[in-house]
Parts: sequence; C-alpha cells; structure tokens
Amino acid sequence: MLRFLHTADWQIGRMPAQFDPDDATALFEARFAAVERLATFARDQHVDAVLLAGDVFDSQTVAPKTIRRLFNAMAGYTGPWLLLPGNHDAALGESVWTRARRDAVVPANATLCLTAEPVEIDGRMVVLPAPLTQRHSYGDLTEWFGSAVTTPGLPRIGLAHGAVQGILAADIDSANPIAQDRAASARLDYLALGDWHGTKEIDARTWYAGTPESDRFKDNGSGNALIVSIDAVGAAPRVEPHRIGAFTWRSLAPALSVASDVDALLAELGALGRSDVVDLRPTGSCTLGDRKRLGQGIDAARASIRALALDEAGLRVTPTDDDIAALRADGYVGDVLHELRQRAAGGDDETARAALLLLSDTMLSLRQDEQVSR
Ligand SMILES: [Mn+2]
Repeated sequence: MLRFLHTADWQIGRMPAQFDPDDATALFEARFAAVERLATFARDQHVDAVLLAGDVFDSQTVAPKTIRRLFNAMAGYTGPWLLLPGNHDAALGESVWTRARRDAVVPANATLCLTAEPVEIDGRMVVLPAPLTQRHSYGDLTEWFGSAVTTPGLPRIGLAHGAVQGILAADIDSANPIAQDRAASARLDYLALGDWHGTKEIDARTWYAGTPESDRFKDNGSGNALIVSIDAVGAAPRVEPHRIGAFTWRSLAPALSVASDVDALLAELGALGRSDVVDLRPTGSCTLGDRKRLGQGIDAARASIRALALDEAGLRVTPTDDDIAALRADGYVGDVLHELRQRAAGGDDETARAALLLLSDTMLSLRQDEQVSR
C-alpha cells in the first residue's frame, strides 16, 4: 500500500501587514512551526513521501535565512520531500530555488520539481509534476500528464498548482488553469493540487490540500494536510484531512443597533483566546457610551488574542441626549457640540459626524479622568 502526505501553500516568509508588527512576526514564525509539526506528523504516520503542491515560499525575494530556516524546519521527516514551485515561487531562470541550490542548502532527501518530468520514488510511485515557470501561465501545464510514460505497476500521482477550470474559476481565461477531468484523462491515481488555501475535494482522485497554517480571513477549511492511501494501482484513494494549523482566522462583521448587540459582541470577543486571529468590521450604529465600552473590549481583546485587524469605517457613532448631558459641556464647547449635533443629524455631513465623535469622545475621557482622580 502507498501512503503519502499531501500539503501545499506554505507561503513561507509571509509577513501579514494588516496587524501590529509583533503579531505579524508571530504569524510569520507560525508558518515555520507548522512545517515542523508537518514533518513530525509525516514521520509518525510512516508515509512514503511528502508532496508539496506549490507556493512553498511566499516570494522569490525571501531572506537567505528564511530559506535555510525552511529546510531546517523539515528535518523531522527524513523520507522524500517533493517540492513544487507555484505562482509565488515560480521556477524562473533566477528564483528562490536557484538561490537555494547555489547556497547548497537543499537537503539530499528533498527533490525540487523544477521541470516537467516524472520523478520515481523508491519504486513506490511516479510523480508527474507541473511546475509553474512564470507567475501566470495561460496554458494547462498538466496536459503532458496524459502522454507521460511511466513504469507499469506504479501509481501515477500528479502534482500541480493552479485553478481547476469550471469549479474554482468561472473564467476560462484565468491564470494557471487545470482541466477538471485531468485525473481521469491522464489515468492518474491521484492529483495533488495547491493554490486554493482551503482543503477541497474536486473528485475522488483530485484534492486541494489547503495551507497547513491559515493566512486569510476566508472560511474555507484551511489549516490541514492530507494523508492519502492507495491500496493498488487504479483503486480509489482514501484521503484523510488532519488538522495542522495552530491559529484560527475569524472574520467578525456584527451589525450593531442596540446596546445588547454591543453586549453580544463584547461577549464574543471575550470568549476568544491565544489561537485566534480576528478581522473585526462592525457596522450599524451605537451610542457614544457603547462605543466607549466597545473600545475597551477591543483593547482587551488585542492583548489576549494573537492578532486583531480593525475596520470601523462602517460603524456610525451617534451620541444620544443622555450621552451629551453626561459630558456636562457648557460655554463655548457646549455651543460647538450643539452645532455639530445638528449638522451630523442632517445625514450626510461626515465631517460634522467625525468632529462630533472626536469632541464628545475627548470630553468623555476628560470626565472619566475627573471621576478617577476624585
Ligand atoms: Mn498560489
């Protein structure tokens, strides 16, 4: 029986720019840690090989140290690794792969699949790779699989990076197309795909493994690797997803209108933990007092979860009569507040609305400071 691990889209070197630098660094590090867990998992599962379906590196220009660290992270599994270039790390004339070779940092058990030719692994299987040699290709690079002559009696495994036509890409002209029926037409026992970051079954013999460590706010089942078992040539493969990722990326877009909506959001934020990465985009409206409570909850969440990206552009803060009364603003400030409120209430005066929020927020802070110092 043949048994291998299928993974893809490691995107090593990615530094997610939407977070604070310390959180971004932690998520950069998390991608190496995921490779270490994968290697340990591959060893414990006694697989015949690990197949990586493209986008090992996030860019061609990752630091030399990053390249070395990637190969160090793979050390836990001493069997064969097959690494395929994707669109982020295409096999250009000068690429991250030629750099790795020049620096002699590629371990002997790692095969870089930089050309379209069969790779036979220990008389166990034949891998047909379709490396991207440029970032975007408009022909189907898996087409040669059909005419590839391979050793009889060995399973034929395709390895490719791109978009299965008609399923992931409606547009026939999309970059890096892969024919939907490639596994059948090329008599493949299995087609290991990368580029779609979630785990996805296209048909019984064709899967996207997804990235082992999530890197997007897209609820598509990322964070896994696949163990693929094939009992005999032609037999249907058994495919088992296994969780590898340490972090869960969550997209929160609550629509706020009453105080209890804010309570519910605060409870949701409070329930998150160290393994959560959150994109928060509240919409609707809330009072000044609720906005203050929400701000405190967000500050608390920033300190207790792994990373938080916040976009409040869709949230309208409307001070109520009580909000304004609580500010106890009189004299000139009171007059300005009154005028801003009237202009903001008019509807589309965003400047007045922003100024009202800024002024009332400042006043609220001053009042709270007074209370604290009393
Ligand atoms: Mn890709």
